Amino acid sequence: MALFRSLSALSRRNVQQQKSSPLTFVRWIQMQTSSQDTDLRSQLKELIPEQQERLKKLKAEHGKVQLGNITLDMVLGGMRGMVGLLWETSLLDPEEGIRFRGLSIPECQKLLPAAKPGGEPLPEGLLWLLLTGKVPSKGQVDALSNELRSRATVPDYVYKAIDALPETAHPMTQFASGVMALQVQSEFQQAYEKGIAKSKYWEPTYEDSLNLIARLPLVASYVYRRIFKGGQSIPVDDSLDYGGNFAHMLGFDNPVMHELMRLYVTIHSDHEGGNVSAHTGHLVASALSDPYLSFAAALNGLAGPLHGLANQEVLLWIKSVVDECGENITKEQLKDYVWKTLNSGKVVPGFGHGVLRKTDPRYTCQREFALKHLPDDPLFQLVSKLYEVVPPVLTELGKVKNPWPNVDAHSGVLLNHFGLTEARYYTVLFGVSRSIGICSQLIWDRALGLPLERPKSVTMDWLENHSKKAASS
Ligand code: AMX
Repeated sequence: MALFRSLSALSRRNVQQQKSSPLTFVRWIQMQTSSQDTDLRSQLKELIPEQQERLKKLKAEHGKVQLGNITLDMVLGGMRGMVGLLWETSLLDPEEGIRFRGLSIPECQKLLPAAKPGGEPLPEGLLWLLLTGKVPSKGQVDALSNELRSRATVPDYVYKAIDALPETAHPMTQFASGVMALQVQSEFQQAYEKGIAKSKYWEPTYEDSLNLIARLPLVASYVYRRIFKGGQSIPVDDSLDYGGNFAHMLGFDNPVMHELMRLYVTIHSDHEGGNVSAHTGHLVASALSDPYLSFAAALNGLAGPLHGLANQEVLLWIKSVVDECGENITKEQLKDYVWKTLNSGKVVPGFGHGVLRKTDPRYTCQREFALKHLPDDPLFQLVSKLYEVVPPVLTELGKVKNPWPNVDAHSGVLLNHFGLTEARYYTVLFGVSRSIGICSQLIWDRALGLPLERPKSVTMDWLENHSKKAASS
């Protein structure tokens, strides 16, 4: 009944939006007509011809439409604001934040099936939504949970490949090495070697993607237990869903931690296509590298401190604040500490964004989770103080385009509260989640036959000459 009420509210909203955006309405009709077929692959098979036709028509009828002017600033400025990629699974609005197939995070929290009534969304439901554009029923999500469970087997050589590294190797290095070892089982690579029609590429890509998503929690928890818990692995609990079981294999059985993991994996999954990890995955896959190779490359981008590693940096930075000033730090002291960080040439981790210009809704939903489950946690209170102190300081700096907190400003204190205190591990959690977005889009890349990515680069000479010509004409 609650689902029906929220669907009706959403329907009303979409009918209003129909006036300004006919495409939103088309999407809505698709969502409402979701059938009860519980096989995700057969649902995709139905959807693909219609989307292939849509892309063909778009190219044929509007191929010459201009999408904006490229300036020299954009070329030298990391391609900010340059439209250059097709990414179907999500879209990022600078003011409003991410929408997964048209749904905001609060809408996903309302509409996607949960493990218990009113609970956090199950990541399997988000995977279904990203792949099909339709909100799944609980039955469909349960079927997908079962399917992922049945695919979750990892050959011994994967663990041996990880064991070949010193325990001191960064968790992301160990995790990415495990993903590379999983690649040995790629069905896409085998099919390609034998010869496969382009129209069928998406099928082994689908198999690899679902296998990869299913197996990552095993590899990731192995890395965690190896480095931090003396190598004692915890077996899969078949009664649990994807997020709950991942928390369990890491060693956390508090039901609130299971809820946190479901929320965490859902919100970190996808953030349109231009961010470093998603774009890397997409670029590498465009060479027809299989999902394992593409995703391992994406992980290496995620491991950078300006991207996914920021979640590690935030908790380490917060702990350094506490070490130096104590938990009951005043706002004035905190402000001094932020300036000290900036003056030493470092960034304030967890603040700023390449696209967002407001507080990240992924931050906001984590804040709401903290207010509900851990309002008195001293580190959460420190994070709340930072929300007041950091944006004015970054604004005063004068060059920061977005002074507001991003997803990474909050995740560490939640994990830390439930006992996952090892900050160096946090980016691995981000990586497990990101597989859901990157692989969903990769299946569509193959289904739509997207081409090799190959933008044009130029030299400074070229830019100088081009600018001179432009000035004299
Ligand atoms: N602290 C200090 N300086 C910052 C800053 C921050 N949080 N955010 C931006 N700036 C600086 C930039 O370093 C840049 O300085 P420069 O001109 O001297 O090189 C200037 O402000 C302008 O940068 P921008 O246009 O506002 O941001 P951007 O698009 O170039 O970079 C990002 C975006 C996220 C890399 C940047 O805001 C940053 O370094 N933030 C801290 C790290 C972080 O939290 N990363 C995680 C982002 C989310 C994610 O991917 N997981």
